[in-house]
Amino acid sequence: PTVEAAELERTFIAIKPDGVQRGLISEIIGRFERKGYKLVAIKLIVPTKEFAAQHYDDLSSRPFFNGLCDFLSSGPVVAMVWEGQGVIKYGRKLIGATSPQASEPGTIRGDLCVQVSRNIIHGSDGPETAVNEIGLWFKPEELVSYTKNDEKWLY
Ligand code: RTP
Repeated sequence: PTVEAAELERTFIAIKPDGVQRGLISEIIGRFERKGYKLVAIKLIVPTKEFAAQHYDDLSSRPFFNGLCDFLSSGPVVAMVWEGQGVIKYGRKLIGATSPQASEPGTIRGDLCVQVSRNIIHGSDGPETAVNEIGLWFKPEELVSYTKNDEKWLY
């Protein structure tokens, strides 16, 4: 009965070009999958620099903004939407702190990368950002609603 509530929460997760190039796609997807979250959208795309700037528009005044946009548009990105109870906040927990040096072992960044500008993954930082980022990266029809067999064992 709580599955309906769980379905309400969705977050945008992206494996950045460094994560793709380093062969970490399955490792990262596997962590979200094993936790019990449901993949509802996925695609591999090379964003333009303009699109990267739109994605990071809240950081446009930061000194690293230009380099960040160059980097995000430098190669394929795995764009995804994950769904589940608490997925926005707990997804950030799975990811770890922005700087891999501050990320705990056991987190994606803590286990798999070293430097803040090459921190392999992005995750929406709140409900409003999640809605905006999902809308920026995906058309509504690209989101797939389905029942996953393990849901009755999770919720
Ligand atoms: P994200 O959205 O990617 O999960 O990262 P975040 O919220 O934890 O961090 P935010 O401050 O929004 O920064 C976004 C991304 O910018 C890059 N960054 N580079 N060179 C630098 O000092 C620096 N600081 C941040 C990181 O890739 C970070 O994920």
